[in-house]
Amino acid sequence: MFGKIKSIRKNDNKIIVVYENIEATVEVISPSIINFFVPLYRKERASKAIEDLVVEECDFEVSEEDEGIIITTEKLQVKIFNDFKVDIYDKYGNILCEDYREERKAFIRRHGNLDILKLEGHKVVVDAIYKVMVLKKMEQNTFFYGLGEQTGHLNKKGYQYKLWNTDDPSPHVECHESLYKAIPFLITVKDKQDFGFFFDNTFETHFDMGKENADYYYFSAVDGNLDYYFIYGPEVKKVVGSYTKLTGTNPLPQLWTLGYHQSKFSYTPESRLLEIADNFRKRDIPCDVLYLDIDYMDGYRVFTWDKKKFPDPKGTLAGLKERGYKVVTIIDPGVKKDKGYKIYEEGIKNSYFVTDKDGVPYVNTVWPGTALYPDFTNERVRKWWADNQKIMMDYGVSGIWNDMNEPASFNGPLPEDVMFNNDGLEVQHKEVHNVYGHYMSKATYEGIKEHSGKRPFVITRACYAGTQKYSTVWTGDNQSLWDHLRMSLPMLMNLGLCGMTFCGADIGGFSFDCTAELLSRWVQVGTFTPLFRNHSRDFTRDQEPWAFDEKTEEINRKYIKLRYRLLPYIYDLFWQAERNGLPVIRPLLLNYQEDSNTYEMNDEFLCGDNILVAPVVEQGKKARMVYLPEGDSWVDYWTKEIYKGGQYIVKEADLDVCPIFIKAGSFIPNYPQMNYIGEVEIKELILDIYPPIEGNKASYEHYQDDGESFAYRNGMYNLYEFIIESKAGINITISKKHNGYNKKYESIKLCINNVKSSKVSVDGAKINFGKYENSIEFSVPIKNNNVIEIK
Ligand code: MIG
Repeated sequence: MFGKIKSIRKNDNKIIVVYENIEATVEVISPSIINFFVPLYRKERASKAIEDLVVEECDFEVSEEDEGIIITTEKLQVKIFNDFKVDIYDKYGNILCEDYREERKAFIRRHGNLDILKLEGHKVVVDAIYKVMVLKKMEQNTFFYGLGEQTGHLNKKGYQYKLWNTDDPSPHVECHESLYKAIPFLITVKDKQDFGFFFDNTFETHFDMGKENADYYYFSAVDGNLDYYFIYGPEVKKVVGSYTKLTGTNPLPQLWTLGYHQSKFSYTPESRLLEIADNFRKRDIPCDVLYLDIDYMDGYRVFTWDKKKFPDPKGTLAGLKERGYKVVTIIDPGVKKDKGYKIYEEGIKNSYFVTDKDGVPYVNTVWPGTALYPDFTNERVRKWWADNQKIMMDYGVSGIWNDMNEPASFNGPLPEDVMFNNDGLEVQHKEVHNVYGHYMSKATYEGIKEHSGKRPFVITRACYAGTQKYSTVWTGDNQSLWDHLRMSLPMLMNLGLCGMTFCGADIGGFSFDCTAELLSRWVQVGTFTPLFRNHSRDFTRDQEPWAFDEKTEEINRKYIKLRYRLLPYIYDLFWQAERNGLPVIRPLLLNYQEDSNTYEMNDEFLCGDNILVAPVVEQGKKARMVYLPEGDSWVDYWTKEIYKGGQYIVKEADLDVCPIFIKAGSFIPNYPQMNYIGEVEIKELILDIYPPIEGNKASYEHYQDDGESFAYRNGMYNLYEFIIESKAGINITISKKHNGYNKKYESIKLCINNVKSSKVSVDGAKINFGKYENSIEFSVPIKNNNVIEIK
């Protein structure tokens, strides 16, 4: 297709390879990131995911050999041949990935027909021919991760996915090839040499990880440019860090968004919403956020209220706010076709809706009946939509939930040739389908930011790569099935690896009827997932924490309270994530890449660096095997027993016990008990401390700010550093690395586990302390530096 290499040109970091039939551009973005671009569709490399591409000034060499061109950076050797075949080596000459040179050869499907498979619910794509394609040789011992929220397991080897945002209400199982999100980012782990491919193409894309043929893997698209980034590690953390440098990180959210969220389709009328609010406080279960699903609207008209169900929304929300509740309302894209309805009239008047190929506004059916689709790919429309957020902010709404933005439609899919403005360069639906949710979230984010001045809380179902800059995501319509509890773990871990730091699944399950035991186990998982939201659909049985029996309620209370204690730890993770792009919920392999036992760990995860969670995800189980990764020692959170890593242990786990292990050498900051963020002023931080193994040192950074504004970006925050060393006793130092926020803690309470001690001194003076069976506790007033010695 490309032909032979005729010549090359260099232009800054770009190497332009002139082929007989077309020119390809290879750009050294950094020594570890290389972009490959061929204008198969359009001349420019225009990304929807990358907003500010930073090309690093770096040294690299280009040489022309007989067979091809070699580009050598500090980290990589990239060899480019005729027909734009590409092989990539590390700097020592070890092959990382090689183009597959033979013909594709798909496995044979014998007898029968695809329609029957489809009827059975299998969502199979058969070996199609794609216009854009990169085919790589499968090396032995290759593991694949990423691709967003795809169903199935953590490792994607042997599977194929079609990235085309789809609202599929059938029970999600591992044969689904498409869900709501398109994140064309694949991570490859092979012999501790890891790299990723970000295939920046917004058309329908496909990823096949050796399903079609075990000899190769590929990514492809039905149309568009060939435009992908090779991102070298060799650590997975580095791959994720570089990917989020390109596409952006999740900005620090408001603190309350990390509390507990209660949702239902739908809490109406007002009395039902208030009943829910009363119950949390009455039953001593913390909760910050209540959701209003589509039924709060007047006939599903977005930005309106049904005044029969909510006669005084402003008053209601103000009352709730006084009791610590923030209300999030759903806003769908579909605008009801309805003469006299303000949003519709404005949209029509200003040509804000997508049209058919003749320019006639396109209609389909969604919740409000006949409806039109705002064209979020048009900046003018985004501005209008952003301003509409003010309507909701003025009612006292604290966050916006964007649903149905695949976009979904009840009357058949949107045709390929529905027209979108695409910021002035008109395109068809097939080119921007996968970014519809992305741009809706962006508009929503910008509107909330402008009209509230606070860090926006947006939650979206559909997205593309880079949406993490604007929105939280959830995994859509799961069901109250044990299978879905199990599957939510790899789904969320892979979302996390794709920069979607703030993610969650509907706790308890959306469709079908939850059981007491399932909710008890699910809330345990939710405690450690970034978005902690219980949600379920209309007509299913109630699944609020108290909806079953006293025991289930007690378990919900126990874990929701644990989440509130852990809030400063989780907030610290989010603060780090804005800077380094690393996820909150992590597969073990992210931190323990040297330990290949972690590569396929589907049912355990890390919450940050310090907490390992091995939840029970099977009905009736009262014990489970837990793998503790090699390289660290681990402390059972409940019994404080210490285990060496690199072994499987059996942990007994009655229904109220979620197996949790803390890495030896950890500080876990805790808040005192509270019902909601802002209820109590936190004057004392509690530090739950797990000393390192004798002879070792550990440190931790703790972040503090006002929890809601953007002032932290101007330095209004405090940063504390804690260091601990176990060496003939324990030495701890507390210091401040940044002093910018005036509401400081007055003191810190240290709870040190697994020590027996007879003497504690702070800054040289002996102090009294509480002594328990296996731990000690004492408070110290904060100075600029505290030195604590424990003998
Ligand atoms: O067609 O708004 O995934 O969370 O409760 C269903 C009603 C529309 C789908 C969302 C779900 C939400 C529901 N919505």
